[in-house]
Amino acid sequence: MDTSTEPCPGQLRQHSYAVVRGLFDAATTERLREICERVLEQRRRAPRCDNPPVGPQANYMRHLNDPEYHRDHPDDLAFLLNAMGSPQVVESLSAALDEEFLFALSSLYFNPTGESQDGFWHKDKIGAEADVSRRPETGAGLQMQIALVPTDDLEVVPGSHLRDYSPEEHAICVADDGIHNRSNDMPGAVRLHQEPGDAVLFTQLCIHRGRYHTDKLRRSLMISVKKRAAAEFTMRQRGLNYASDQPWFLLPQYFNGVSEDARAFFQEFVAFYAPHWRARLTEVLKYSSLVQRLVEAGEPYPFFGE
Ligand SMILES: O=C(O)CCC(=O)C(=O)O
Ligand SMILES: [Fe+2]
Repeated sequence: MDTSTEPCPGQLRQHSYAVVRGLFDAATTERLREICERVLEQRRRAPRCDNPPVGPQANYMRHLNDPEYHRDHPDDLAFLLNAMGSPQVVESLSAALDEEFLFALSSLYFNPTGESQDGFWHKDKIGAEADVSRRPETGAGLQMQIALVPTDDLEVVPGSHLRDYSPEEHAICVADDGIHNRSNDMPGAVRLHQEPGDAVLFTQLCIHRGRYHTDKLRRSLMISVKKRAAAEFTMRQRGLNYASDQPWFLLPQYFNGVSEDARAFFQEFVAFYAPHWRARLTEVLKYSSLVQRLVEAGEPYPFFGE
């Protein structure tokens, strides 16, 4: 597309998305790619969680910053955290949201090894989280995808976050139980080209989709952030979830080698969630010590006994 007309982060609120060319330089991008390649390979062998499931159709993974992926590569974890919490990332997100936000999670999107598929068009289902913030038109937070290899896999419908589905969009995204939602005829869709190091930001409230073709290499690092108001709302309503449950941030060594800027960014996330991670660890401790005592006392196996 004509890069002179693409929206900058400050314009995301009108356009649904924004582009930052060259957010990371070539050397940083290349190192991130090596790290993500290694983590992906480890995850395929030994996933740390089953959400999403591994297998030939897998096209994304969560929590690249889980330290178990970096046990033998502590510098990689610091490099990843430094990049994700770098000033240019935080500034782009701030300009796009114009409201207080916290880190949410990291993901990697990659092409599957099994069968090719076009993605399904959707607005993310974020429910009432969308409505509690100062600027409800941008929903609960933001996704930032940084290309580690050239990609055209992301598509958005600009402006679609500001309104309900049009009849044509409804026919594709929702009607007939969603059987048409992989259509290649979405009106007004824009396919976003990214060179390595380029970032695209988009709101979860716009119509968007990815593309998952086995023959089109895809390696896109995604940083998700959540508005503080949305984080407070969800914690109150539902507690920790698959995204916010990242207790590894409590490890004393976790921020070794991480810059002051990146620490400051992640510390707000840690300060918000740490009491909840600690409460959950305390709960686990209560049960695990009890299980051990029951076994030692010769009780029937506690999970199956009467
Ligand atoms: O980039 C993709 O493949 C899909 C991303 C997506 O749907 C999301 O981040 O909500
Ligand atoms: Fe989505």
